[in-house]
Amino acid sequence: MGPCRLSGKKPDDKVGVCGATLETVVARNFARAIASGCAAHAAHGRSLALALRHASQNNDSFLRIKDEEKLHQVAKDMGIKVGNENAGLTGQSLASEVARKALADFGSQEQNMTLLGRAPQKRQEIWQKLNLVPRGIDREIVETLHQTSIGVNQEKEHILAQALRTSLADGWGSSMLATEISDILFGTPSPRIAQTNLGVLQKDQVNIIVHGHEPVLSEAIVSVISDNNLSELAKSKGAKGINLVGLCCTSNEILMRHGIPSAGNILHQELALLTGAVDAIVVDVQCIFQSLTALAKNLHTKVITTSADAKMTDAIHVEINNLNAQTKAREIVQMAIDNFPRRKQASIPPLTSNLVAGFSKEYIEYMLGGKYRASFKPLNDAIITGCIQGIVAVVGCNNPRVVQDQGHHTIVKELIRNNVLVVQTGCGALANAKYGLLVPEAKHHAGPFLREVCKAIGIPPVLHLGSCVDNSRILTILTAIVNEGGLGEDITDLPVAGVVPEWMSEKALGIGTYFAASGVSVFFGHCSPVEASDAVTDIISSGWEKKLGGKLEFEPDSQKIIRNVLDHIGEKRKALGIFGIGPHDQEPSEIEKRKALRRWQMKLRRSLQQP
Ligand code: MSK
Repeated sequence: MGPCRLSGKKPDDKVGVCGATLETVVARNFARAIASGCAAHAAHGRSLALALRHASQNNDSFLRIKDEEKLHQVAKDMGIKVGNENAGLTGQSLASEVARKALADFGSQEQNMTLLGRAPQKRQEIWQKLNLVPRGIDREIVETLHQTSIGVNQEKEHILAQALRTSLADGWGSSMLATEISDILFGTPSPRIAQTNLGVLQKDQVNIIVHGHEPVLSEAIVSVISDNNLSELAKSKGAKGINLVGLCCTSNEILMRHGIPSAGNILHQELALLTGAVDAIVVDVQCIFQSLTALAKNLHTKVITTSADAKMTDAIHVEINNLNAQTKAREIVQMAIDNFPRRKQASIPPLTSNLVAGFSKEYIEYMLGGKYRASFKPLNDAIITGCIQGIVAVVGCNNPRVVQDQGHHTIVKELIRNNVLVVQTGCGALANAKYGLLVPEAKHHAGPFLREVCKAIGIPPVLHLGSCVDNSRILTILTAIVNEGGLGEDITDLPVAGVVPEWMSEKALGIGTYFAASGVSVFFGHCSPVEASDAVTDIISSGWEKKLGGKLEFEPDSQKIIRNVLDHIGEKRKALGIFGIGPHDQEPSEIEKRKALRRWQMKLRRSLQQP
C-alpha cells in the first residue's frame, strides 16, 4: 500500500492494492501537487494580510501604508465603503478593514472570495455554471488533500475539478492578495533600471544576499542598509561599503521597488556562494536549497534563516516578525559585516546585464495614456491592428534537468521576433534579463511591428512583471484588456497564452492551472507530471479547453511550443476577425505591415489627443 504512484504501470487497466486505477492515482497526485503549490502562495498571502493588519494597528511600525490609491482600489473591489461620506473608511481604519476581509478569505467556508468579482462577468458565470467558485483559500487546499487521500474521491474529472477550484483560490485569492497588499505596504512598482547576474557581487564590499519570497524580510533589510553606523562599521572592518543584492523571487520584489541588483535566479544560489564573496545569505521561505549550508561549511559564508516556518540544519536562525523586523535586520547586517574579515579568496565572474524591472497594471495604464488619460486602449488598438500579434506570459522556474535559462531564452526570442509582446515573472524574468532582453534596446530582436510599438512607447519587448505571486498581475491586466473593449468579452477570447518552459515547483503547476481556469492556454516544457495517464492528459488539455477555454499542454520540444503558441494566437485572432490572421509562417506583406503600423500610430496619436 502506497505511495500511490503505480510507476511504470501502463495501460490504464493496472490498479493498486485498493483497486485505485492509474488515472485516479495520476489525477490525485496532480491535484495534490497543485494544492501544495497553492498552499505556498496561501502562506505568502496570509503573512502579508497579517502585516497589513499590524501596520494598521501600530503607528510606530516600519510597515506603513505606502500606496493609499492602491489601498482605496482594493477596498472598493472588496466592497468596502471608502471615504468620509456614508460612514466610509479612510487611513488606518480602512487598512484594518481590508486586512480583516483578506484574512476572512482564508478562513471563509461558503462565501465567495472578495477579489473574484474582478474577473470578467462572463468568466464568473462559467465558474458558477461549472461549480468551480472557491469557497475559501484554506478550505479548498484542505478539501483537495482530503479528497485525494486513500479511499475518498475516485473519479478523475471530479478530482481535477477540485484542483481547478483550489487553483482559483490561489490566482484570484492568495496570490492576488499577496501582490495587492505588497503594493499597499511597499509601493506599486514602476520601471527601474537595475543590474543582474553574479557580477553584481562586489569584491571590496560586504556582500549580503536576500533569497526567498516574502517581501517583509527584504524590505526590513532595505530599510536599515543605508544606516550610517552600519556603513562606518563596515569600513572599520576593511570593506568599502555594504552591497545588498537579491536572488530568486525576493530579488524580483526589491528589483521592482528599489532597483536593488539581482544575483540571478534559483539555479544561481549555489554559484553565488561558490564565488567566495558572499558574507551572508539571508533566506525566508520557498526555493531555498538545503545544499546551501553544506556548501557554506567550505566557505566563510553565513547562512541565516529568518522565518518561523523554515529552519535549516547548521544555519543561524534569527527569527523576524512584523514587530522586530528592523531590529533583527540590523543584527543580520552586523553579522555579515563582522564576517567580512573572514573572507579568503573571492572570484566573481565579471558578468552583469542591465534590465528594466517593475511593470505593473497601473504603470502600463499610465504609460499608455499619461496620468489623466490612463488607459489600455492603445494596447488594445495595437493588438487589433496586428502591430502586436498577441501577449504571452513566459513564467516559472529553472530546472536542472535542462540547460539553465535556455528554454526561456529560445522561446521568448522567437516570440518577440514574431511580434508577440512577452511578459515575464519569477525566475523566467531573471533568465532573459541576463540575456539583455528586458531593456528598450532589445527591440532590435523584435519583429518590425512590435519594434515600432516599443519605440513609440519606450518599452522593452519583454516586460518584467514581478515575482511568482505577481502572476496575479497578469490576470488583472488581461481583465483590463477585456474591459477596455474590442477584443471579446472574456479572457479566453484574447490572443494570449502562457508558457512555463523550465517548470519545477508545484507552485508553477498551481499557477498554470489557475490560468487555464481563467481561460488561458498554458504550454509547459520538458516533462509532464500526468504522462502516465492518457485519460488525465486528455481531460486537462482538450477537456478543459472545451469547458473553460484554457488548457494545459506538456511538450518537451521548445520549437514545438513556439509553433503551438503562435498557432494558438493565430486562431484566437481569426476568431476575433482581426488583422494578421493565419499561422506564424504566413508573414503579412510589407505593404500590409506598413498599413497596419500607420493605422496604429494614428490611433495612438488620436487617443493621446483626447481630453
Ligand atoms: S522562485 S517557484 S523557482 S519561479 Fe519564485 Fe523561481 Fe519557480 Fe521558485
